[in-house]
Amino acid sequence: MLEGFNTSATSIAAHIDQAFWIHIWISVALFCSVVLPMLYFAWKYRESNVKNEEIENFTHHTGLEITWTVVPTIMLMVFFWYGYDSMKTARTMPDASTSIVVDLEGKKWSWNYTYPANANGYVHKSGELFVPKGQNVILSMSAPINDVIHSYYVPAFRMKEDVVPGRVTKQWFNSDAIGTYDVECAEYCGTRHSYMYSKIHVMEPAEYVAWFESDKRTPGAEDVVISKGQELYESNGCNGCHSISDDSILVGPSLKGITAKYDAAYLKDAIVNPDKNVPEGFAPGVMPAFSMSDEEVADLLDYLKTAE
Ligand code: HEC
Ligand SMILES: [Cu+2]
Repeated sequence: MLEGFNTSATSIAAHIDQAFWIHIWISVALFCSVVLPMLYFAWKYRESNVKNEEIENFTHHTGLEITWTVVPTIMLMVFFWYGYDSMKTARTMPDASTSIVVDLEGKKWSWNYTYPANANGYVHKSGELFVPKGQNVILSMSAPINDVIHSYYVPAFRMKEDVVPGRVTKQWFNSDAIGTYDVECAEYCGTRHSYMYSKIHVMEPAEYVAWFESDKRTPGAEDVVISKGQELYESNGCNGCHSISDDSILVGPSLKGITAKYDAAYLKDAIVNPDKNVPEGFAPGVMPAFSMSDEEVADLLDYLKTAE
């Protein structure tokens, strides 16, 4: 199950929640102060009560007019202050030199994180985010130029910001709660929008450093080193549109058993020039053309062969 607002896992979350509840309670008070008197007067001056009665008609009341101008103004200032204060906390980036800065690419329909090179020069790339607790993390987010707008949303962190093609947007957080948190796409982006998930793992700093300085794919998975082909398959978002483990149709056909069905030349064409041969039941123009070298295509096909 997705955790939502029942979890509060960052330093910003308390600010956002405070602003939220202040808005709710002021709105409730405002609602009552209008609707309750209205109901009361509707009852008090009901037709049977005031028939043929002379009613005093007055045109203005200075005291009342000042009150209904000043009180809402004060309420608005309170709204403004809490909104401004939490917005400022959320939008003021911490010092990048003391933070972990991770590049995040959001595209149809996956999230991909790229870390800075570690001491061995190894660059971690992953579909899930691993961070140590108690440290500032900056996400430098973007989408490919031919993609659409997405939104990186972490309910437990009270974080949401658009990810826009050709533009860099940023978010930061500092989580003190060890655990795994859900990430969703909150901007409708097409067929598999509702599957555009990721996770953030907040872990002990020592565990994080041990993983970061290694070339292991994920913390804890000791011997799994990702093949080049798998990396290409995931970082290019093939997994968002093609199943390889079974026959299910996502956006494109399942690629299970595809390397036995076609020769390498056909498959290379299918990747770099997808509109040339379109299998029955599918439309051209959906799969983007990928510019890949022969070597990369070979790595990809090796992976497709072994993944079956
Ligand atoms: C946006 C969704 C999408 C993405 C991303 C995508 N594909 Fe496709 N793919 C399709 C669709 C739709 C078809 C069928 C229509 C066509 O051939 O253009 C297809 C067709 C194919 C075919 C031909 C299948 C056949 O039976 O003829 C292959 C092979 C393939 N894709 C491989 C890949 C690989 C490898 C990647 C990643 C580098 C990838 N696709 C990324 C949607 C996608
Ligand atoms: Cu999206």
